[in-house]
Amino acid sequence: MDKKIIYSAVQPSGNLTIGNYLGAIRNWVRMQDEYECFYAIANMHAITVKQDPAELRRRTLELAALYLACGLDAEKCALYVQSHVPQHAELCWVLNSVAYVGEMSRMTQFKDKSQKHAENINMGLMDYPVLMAADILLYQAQCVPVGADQKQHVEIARDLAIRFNNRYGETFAVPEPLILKGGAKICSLQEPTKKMSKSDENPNASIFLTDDRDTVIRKFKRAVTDSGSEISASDEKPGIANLLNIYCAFKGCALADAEHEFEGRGYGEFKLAVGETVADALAPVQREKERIMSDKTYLNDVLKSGADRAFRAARRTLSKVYRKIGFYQGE
Ligand code: AQP
Repeated sequence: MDKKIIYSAVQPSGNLTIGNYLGAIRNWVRMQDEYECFYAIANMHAITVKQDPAELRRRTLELAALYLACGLDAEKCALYVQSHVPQHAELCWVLNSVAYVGEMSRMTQFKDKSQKHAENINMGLMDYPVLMAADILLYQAQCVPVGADQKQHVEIARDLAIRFNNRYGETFAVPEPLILKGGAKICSLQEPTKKMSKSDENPNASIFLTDDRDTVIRKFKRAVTDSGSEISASDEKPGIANLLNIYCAFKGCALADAEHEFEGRGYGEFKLAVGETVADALAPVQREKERIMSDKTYLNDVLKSGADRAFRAARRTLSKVYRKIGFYQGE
């Protein structure tokens, strides 16, 4: 039987956080044996907010190294840079004629980012979900493993696939978001009702995969907690609940077990335990990333063969799309 196809990506818009890791990449690793996987570095999405060109280039390669260091296997899945496969932009253009301005202007991320980057509300920011739909539909992906924040965008990809299929005949697989419990929404250490983001201006709000042990422990020590002294994952204690969630995601234990483990212990001791657990988990990833970064030839080979594989699949879908919509492709 053919394997199910999955697509997912991360933007090289900052250093990877443990939110990106727990919400996305760790799940990708678990799925690579069972599914046919396309995992991109979404640099085309990243430029919808201002990026420093040299930094963007550096982060693209660093993200590729982190993908591998987190356990993705370039033999099993296609790891590539989005802009290396031109069909992403080409399909986006076609889908732009199927997507409505009204529905794009209602997207939560568009509204949030428009507020955050009020001086640069560009067309790309609004078109972000259409490009993401193109990413997914290009590979006929049935499944998109993402964190909870991206669910709305996968739903738009579904709507566009269904609308296109109704208008032009069966063309795209209709994708489903796959949001696994545990790491689906990791929150900021400074504002625990907000999600942790790699582009957060406050570096103490996020734990980056490249943070050294002392930094990780210091950031957890400074994490905003709630009044009271009980260590429980209740809605009234978003700070403690977030730390418990992070602890359990790395330890692989249930919330109730962690609550039991820390019963009667103080916040200080608890935060130190969370910091040490996370630092222990990140250390081997960091060592592996450094090793991979020192072999640029290998990294470039991985990205080249990933892009070749993605290109072949993407070309098939785009040619079908062009046929359906009536683009003359020669005799
Ligand atoms: N805090 C989070 N908890 C769980 N999952 C998360 N993801 C992001 N933050 C969290 C998941 O990571 C994947 C990649 O995200 P992205 O880079 O495409 O964009 P994003 O969702 O906008 O991530 P960031 O870190 O917040 O980036 P910036 O700051 O540039 O906007 C997605 O699967 C996402 O769900």
